[in-house]
Amino acid sequence: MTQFFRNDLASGDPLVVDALNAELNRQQNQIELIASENIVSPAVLEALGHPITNKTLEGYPGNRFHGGGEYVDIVEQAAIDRAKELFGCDYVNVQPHSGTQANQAVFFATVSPGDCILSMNLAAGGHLSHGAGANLSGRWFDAHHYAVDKETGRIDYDELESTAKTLRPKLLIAGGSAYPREIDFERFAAIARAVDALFLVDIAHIAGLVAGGVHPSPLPFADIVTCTTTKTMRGPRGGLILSRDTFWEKKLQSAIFPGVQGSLHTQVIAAKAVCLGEALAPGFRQYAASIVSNAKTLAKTLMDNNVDLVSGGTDTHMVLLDLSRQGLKGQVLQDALARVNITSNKNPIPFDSAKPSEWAGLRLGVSAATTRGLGRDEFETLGSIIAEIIHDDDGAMDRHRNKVLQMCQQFPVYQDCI
Ligand code: DSN
Repeated sequence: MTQFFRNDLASGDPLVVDALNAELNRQQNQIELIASENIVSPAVLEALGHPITNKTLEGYPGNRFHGGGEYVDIVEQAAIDRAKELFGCDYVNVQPHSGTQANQAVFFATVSPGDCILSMNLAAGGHLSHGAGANLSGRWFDAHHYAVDKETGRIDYDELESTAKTLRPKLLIAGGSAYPREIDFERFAAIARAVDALFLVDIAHIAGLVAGGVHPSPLPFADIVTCTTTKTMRGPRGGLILSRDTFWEKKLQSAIFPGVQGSLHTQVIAAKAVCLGEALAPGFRQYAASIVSNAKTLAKTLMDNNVDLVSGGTDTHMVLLDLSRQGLKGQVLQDALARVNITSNKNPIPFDSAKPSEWAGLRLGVSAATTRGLGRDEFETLGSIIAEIIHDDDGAMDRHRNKVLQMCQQFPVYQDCI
């Protein structure tokens, strides 16, 4: 064996190994409340670090452009079959490198440059890849956006219907990154039908809740559904495209390859298969239920402690804090929470400024901390700490940090297993 195969990270690349060790230490000693993050299993990590990463393949199982794909075929077919079973659908593509590329492929398959698309705006909780001005989708399509109701923070379906009837979009999009409430997919589908629009639902954030049976599924109502396997799905970085039937199969397959992607990320496909297998196992439904109950505990504790939430609560894994009454910026609170080892992200609230430094929102999600084992007591503690910091109790930062560190020790991450 040549020396090359003996080069491990610790001896060969101290810069990277030090940063990786520091990152692991960071994850172990902070409570992760970024709504798009989670903590994957050692089995998912193992798949991501497997030599299957060396294999280059284009095409689909049984129909590849390169030789030697027989074992990747097994893995990709397993991922497809598991996703079909999990979401109860007849079409799945597991190759998208991300949720954004899954959405790009849907655009490629269903609309043409210049066509009108209608999606939720960013401040209301939408996603960049749904036609935001700074994104390719916003440059290539005539993108229009709906907001939420100013009073309730929820989608106003009557208003949406009237906007759709005026614009008559070719594609109507539901879903996003920061909408904490259940979405009425049936009503959306009726609106899409009334204006002859195709209906795309992006469940990037809530896919694990749908899979776990604690959020209604869009699959019976949408033409096409996209999601990530990260976030509530607790898997590797990457996307999926799903559809209840095979009507769009041919166009979607060629939209991913060769439309917007080349060769597949074989190690990620393997990790997707593992994560989908984990989501089919009995414990996943309980995990999804715990996510929602923990998010509701966090929401209630914050509101009981005089913190405003967009829409007054949550039905999902996330809460969106509205800090405008306190005149506080999301960035300031994000930085203050980092000082007590809580990780979060600033976020716009509905009708917020376009400038990130001005945003008056902070988004919190409970999926990662729920994976760690935190429950009702811990989320009450975290909610109280966050509320105290908002109400300017700067003197207690050491006490808060110690409490968070104790929690981290009580609920360890990857201890003795990687
Ligand atoms: N869309 C970004 C988020 O929700 O944080 C990344 O997934």
